[in-house]
Amino acid sequence: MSNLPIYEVLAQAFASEGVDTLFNLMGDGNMHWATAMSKIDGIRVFHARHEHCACAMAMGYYSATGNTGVASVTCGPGVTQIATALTTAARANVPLVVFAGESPINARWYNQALDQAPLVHATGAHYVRAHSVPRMLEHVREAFYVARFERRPVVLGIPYDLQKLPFPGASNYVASASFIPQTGRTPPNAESVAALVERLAAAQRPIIIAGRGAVRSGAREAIEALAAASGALLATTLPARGMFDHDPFSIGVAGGFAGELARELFAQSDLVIAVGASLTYYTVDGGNLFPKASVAQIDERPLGLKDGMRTGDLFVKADARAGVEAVTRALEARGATKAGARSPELARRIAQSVPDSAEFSIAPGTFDPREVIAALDRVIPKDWDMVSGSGHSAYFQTHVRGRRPEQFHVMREFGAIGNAISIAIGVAAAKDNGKVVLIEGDGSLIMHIQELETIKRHGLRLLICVLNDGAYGAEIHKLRQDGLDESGAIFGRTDFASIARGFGLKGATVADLDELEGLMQSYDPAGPAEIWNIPISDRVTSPSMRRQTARGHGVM
Ligand SMILES: Cc1ncc(C[n+]2csc(CCOP(=O)(O)OP(=O)(O)O)c2C)c(N)n1
Ligand SMILES: [Mg+2]
Repeated sequence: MSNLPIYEVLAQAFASEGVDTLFNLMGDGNMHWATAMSKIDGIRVFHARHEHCACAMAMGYYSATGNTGVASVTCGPGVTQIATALTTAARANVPLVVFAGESPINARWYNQALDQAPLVHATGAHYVRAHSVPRMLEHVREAFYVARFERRPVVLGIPYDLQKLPFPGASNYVASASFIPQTGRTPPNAESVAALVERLAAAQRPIIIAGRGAVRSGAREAIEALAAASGALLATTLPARGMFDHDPFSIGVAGGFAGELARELFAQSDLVIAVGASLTYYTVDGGNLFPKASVAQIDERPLGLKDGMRTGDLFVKADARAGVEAVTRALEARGATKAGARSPELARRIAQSVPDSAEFSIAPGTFDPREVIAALDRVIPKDWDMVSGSGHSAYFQTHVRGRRPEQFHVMREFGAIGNAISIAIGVAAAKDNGKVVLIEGDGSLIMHIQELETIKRHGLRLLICVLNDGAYGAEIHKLRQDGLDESGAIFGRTDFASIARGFGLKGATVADLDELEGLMQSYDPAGPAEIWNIPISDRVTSPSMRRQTARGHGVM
């Protein structure tokens, strides 16, 4: 009998899981445990102002560190608040453990009582009903095991009256990591490698698309070697963007956000090899990106059908790096390929290409978002972490160059706006170096503007650049296209510089893009967070939006 209250033992179990950072919002259901957490050496607790944001901060922390994110909310309304964050995490395969209170199990009636499990299950997250006092530590282990092994969010629901009981057993917690099978890299089978080599040897215009699985597996050099050996061009999914930016035959992101030249080259491709990329609807741009190509996939878990479409017809089931290395070895043993796309002329075109050359008239006092991103990309050092927001302007942010995918944070799979300020806080908390920039739309930023108070109170250091079109850009561009009244999506350009100052942070409104250089020079990574409010035109429609409206708003 440890005689410690269960909430203490639970906090120690979380520490044994290696948790060093908690994002929290207190209530009856979690405040004893959260306070116990804050007393443990080496654990930092950040207190957020909205539960959704606490969870999204934990997602940012995971994105920056690769470690399971941990957040905590109270029972009932604390849990209903996090539905969007959980769904976003589930879609983006983010391992997350959310310590949630449950209403007291022994109470006859409780105003905040709610059947939390079905709500959580609907988001795609796992729910652990921690109702057994003697098995309480097993519940914690299950939560961390599922989060890590299945890379998904898990909510650990513990009735808060149980949390205050004495723990009846010995608290000899064995952490989840020791239960996760360590199987090493999965090697490919020889027949599938041989089949891919034959196809690659015959292809004239192969393109390799690397995804998050390739980043995780450390497959960058191996993929570049295969591309060089086979004459293939290189591309990535959106989450892996930047992986090959230094390579003269890298054509950037695949999918709806692909640049003009990349689209042209994909249209001519006769073979696409997806490495550690699940070929989502976005990556293949609804099937429109490479209509002539046959598609092969190298993946630990190849999928034949994804987002309603056939992914490919040749599958190498393997760890990304191990699979690619085997294909390169077999290709080199076999001899030369036919691929003829790599030429000095193409390298020159790639180097000079712009993602989108369409022209728009820009109202005085506002900037072309494409030029804003190019200017920010010039002045913000390449070793900074960059968090990309959502909304229409997210397209423009994607086209920065020379930034590693491990330091470019984007979680847009569920398409929810409003998360990125919290994701950026999670990254800033993890990095703790002041070298974090969030680029976000005005509508998304204001959705959770209260978190500026969290930034101020915790002294979190980061830079926030607002692409301020004074509107829900995504909506006005579509309403305009459909000839409807757009006034419901127009708000006017919020004065974010004053808002920043009101929260005790620094703020500036950019009147000329040449000012960015000076602003960067005076930015102090050790100083308070800053917001740069950048007025952009609401007329520059992204190419992905232009195509989407032409196809009927993505319903086809
Ligand atoms: C939670 C949520 N609410 C509403 C939407 C619909 N929506 C998509 S983009 C967008 C506008 C976002 O505005 P802003 O952040 O200013 O970016 P912009 O499109 O103007 O670049 C809205 C409201 C959504 N995707 N998610
Ligand atoms: Mg906007």
